Amino acid sequence: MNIHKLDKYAKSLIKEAARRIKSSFATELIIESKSEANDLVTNIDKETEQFFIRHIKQDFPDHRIFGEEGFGDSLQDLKGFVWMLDPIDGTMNFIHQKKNFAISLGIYKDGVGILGYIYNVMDDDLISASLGEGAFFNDIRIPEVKQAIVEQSIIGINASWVVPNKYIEHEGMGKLLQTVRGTRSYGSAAIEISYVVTGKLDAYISMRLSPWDIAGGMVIAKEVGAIVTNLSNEPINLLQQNTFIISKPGLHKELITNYIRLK
Ligand code: 2AM
Ligand code: CA
Ligand code: CA
Ligand code: CA
Repeated sequence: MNIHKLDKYAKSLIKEAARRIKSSFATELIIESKSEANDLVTNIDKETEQFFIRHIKQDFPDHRIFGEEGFGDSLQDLKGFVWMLDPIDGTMNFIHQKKNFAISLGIYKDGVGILGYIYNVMDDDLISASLGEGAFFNDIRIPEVKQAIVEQSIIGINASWVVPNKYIEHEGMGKLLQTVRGTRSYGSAAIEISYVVTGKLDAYISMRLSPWDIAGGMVIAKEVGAIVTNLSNEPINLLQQNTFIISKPGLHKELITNYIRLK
């Protein structure tokens, strides 16, 4: 398998999928709830995932696809080529804001991330990375992330941290909110990850993310020196949901050691 060819192929699928998503604004969305009332999915999430799967299965029949909407394969292992796809990350933004949503894609070979993409559809910004060859913001090479100290950092978090939660210590989060320069919440994990790898955020922390939210971002993170772990400071398992932090390197250690602790 020629990785450069696969990269070009993946990028062309992403761009075509995005064109279709944008053209859907001219039609009426069909919106449904999944696990609860505010866990939304639309016909466009489903059609976009099916668009990728149709092409990948035709052109690479031995590749497997792990996608949020469930039209791909169910995985017990990461053997061979696996495409981890979130057709629309930030569905609520897609529906309500018509912006701040992304196509998130990671291509893994035998469990190793070889290609990663986060495409902010409405901004037309594609972040991409290829294992060992660096990461790019559109066509511009992304530099290594710089160091940051907690007092001067802006951290991506969402409001779920201010209500009781059975998994995570809250005392540490309160102290963190009093210490950081600021917080932001964009409503798309992939976009928050894209902001960390391009230096717009210093870290992003989430209580629960799925493999397709983060698989592409993890390939990109590695190329720019951003650190990704779960909140117990362990490697991410891409066959299950995980707690999640991506951060600049020194800051990652400080956040895990002094602020964020699992119960
Ligand atoms: P989605 O839009 O693809 O569902 C919103 O804060 C972020 O969390 C989005 O990236 C969103 O992805 C993700 N998200 C939404 N519901 C989730 C759930 N039940 N489990 C894990 N992640 C979720
Ligand atoms: Ca979803
Ligand atoms: Ca998602
Ligand atoms: Ca999604």
